[in-house]
Amino acid sequence: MDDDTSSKLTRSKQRWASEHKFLTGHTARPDVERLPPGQHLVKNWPVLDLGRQPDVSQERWRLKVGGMVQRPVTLDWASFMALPQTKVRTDIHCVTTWSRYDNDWTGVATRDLLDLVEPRDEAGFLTLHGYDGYTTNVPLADFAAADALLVHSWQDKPLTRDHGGPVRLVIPHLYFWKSAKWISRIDFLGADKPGFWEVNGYHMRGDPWAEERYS
Ligand SMILES: Nc1nc2c(c(=O)[nH]1)N[C@H]1C(S)=C(S)[C@@H](COP(=O)(O)O)O[C@H]1N2
Ligand SMILES: [Mo]
Repeated sequence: MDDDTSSKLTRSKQRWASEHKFLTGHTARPDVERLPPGQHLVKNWPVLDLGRQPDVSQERWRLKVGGMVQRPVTLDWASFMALPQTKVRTDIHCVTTWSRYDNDWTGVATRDLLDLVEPRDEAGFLTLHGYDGYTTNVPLADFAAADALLVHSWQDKPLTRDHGGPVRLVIPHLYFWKSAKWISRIDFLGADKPGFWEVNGYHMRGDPWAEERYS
C-alpha cells in the first residue's frame, strides 16, 4: 500500500471511530428535552471568563496544533480561512445554569482539522489553550462531534473580542466552559489532564444532560 492510500485509510478509520463514539455519547441524550436538567433559558448572551480579554488581531492570531498527531500545523488567519467552512445552529449550555438557543456559528469543523493533522492512535484527549492562559480538557471523541466548530462568526458577524474572537472553539453538547475562547493551541494527549476549571473541581467531561457539573 503506498503512503497516500494508507493515510487515507487512517483518516477514514479515525472518522469511523469518532462517529461511533459520538453516537454512543448521545444515547443518553433525550432528544425530546432540549433544555438540560437544572438549566434556564436566557435571550442575551452573558460573557464569562477569567477577567482578562486578550486583544488578538486576525494578523497576529495563530493556532498551533500538536502533540500526538502525524502532521503538526500552525495555522495563520489565511490558512485557517482557506479550510472548508461549515455553518451550524446550536444551543449553549453554561454550567452556571443559563442556556441560549439557536446560535448560528460559522467556522472550521473540528473533523476537518482532524483530517488535516491526523491524530495518532494513542491520542485520546486534548488540552485547549487560550491567549489568556486558560486551559480546558476534552476527550477526542467529544472534540470530534459533527457539530463541533472552531468559530470565527456568530449570527453571520465576526465573533467579538469579549466572546473569544477572532477564533474560539464551540462544542455544543458539552458545558460551555469546554469551549475555549481566543484559542491559541490544541494539544493531543494520550491521557486526560485537567485544565483550569477541572483542577478547580469541575467535571473532566461536562455532559449537561448527565449534569456532569462537578467532579
Ligand atoms: N480562553 C478562555 N476560554 C473560556 C473561558 C475563559 O475564561 N478563557 N471561560 C469559559 C467559560 S466558564 C464559559 S461559560 C464560556 C463563556 O463564553 P462567553 O463569554 O462567550 O459566553 O467560555 C469558556 N471559555
Ligand atoms: Mo462557564
